[in-house]
Amino acid sequence: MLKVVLYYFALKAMGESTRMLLAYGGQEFEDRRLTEEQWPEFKPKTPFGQMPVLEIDGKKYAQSLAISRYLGRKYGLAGDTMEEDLEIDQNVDFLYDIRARALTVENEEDEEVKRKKHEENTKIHYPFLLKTLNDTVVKNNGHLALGKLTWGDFVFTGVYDYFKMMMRMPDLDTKYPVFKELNDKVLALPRVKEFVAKAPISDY
Ligand SMILES: N[C@@H](CCC(=O)N[C@@H](CS)C(=O)NCC(=O)O)C(=O)O
Repeated sequence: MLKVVLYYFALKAMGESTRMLLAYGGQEFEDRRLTEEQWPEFKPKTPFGQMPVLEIDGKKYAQSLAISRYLGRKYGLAGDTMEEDLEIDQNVDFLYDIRARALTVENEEDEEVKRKKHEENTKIHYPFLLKTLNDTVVKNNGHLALGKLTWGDFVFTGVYDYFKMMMRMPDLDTKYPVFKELNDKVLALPRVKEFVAKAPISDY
């Protein structure tokens, strides 16, 4: 059996898809949740100075999407053809475009500029991005891609609460009910459900 350790902060955000995929695959793993105080000492030991980091038999791997894609392939949650894989990647990358948009606000230090950027996102960018995401999920039978369960659904669910926080949209469930339905579908998978029930609680 592989010795697997996932290093991330005590958050769901970019680490939760990996945790849920490992649970789905029945892979035992050590779920190391580092504190802000522990991070500076660990940072230089990671491939790119960021987490999440997945360690497999002593070798460390970074980049949340690369890790989720790898686990998706491993556990039968990838496409059957290269074109199907392309479609999953395409839709997952679009999901991360929403994160990139929200980060323009998160990373802004000037409070007035921050307010303006959030206002612009809320008026112009989020409505387009979220409607497009909504239409994508509807077109895919309640999934992110291929009309069926893929690793992309795990990425979606992993970041869903984080997105609500970043976009300051606690009402996302009611505005776009298909998002909540997709989120709940992943959380209802028996091994995921079991893992989440035992995991430490974090809001996002
Ligand atoms: N592209 C990377 C981004 C990872 C990332 O932004 N990690 C943040 C936490 S969510 C981090 O490690 N921040 C601490 C730092 O950069 O020192 C991924 O998808 O894994």
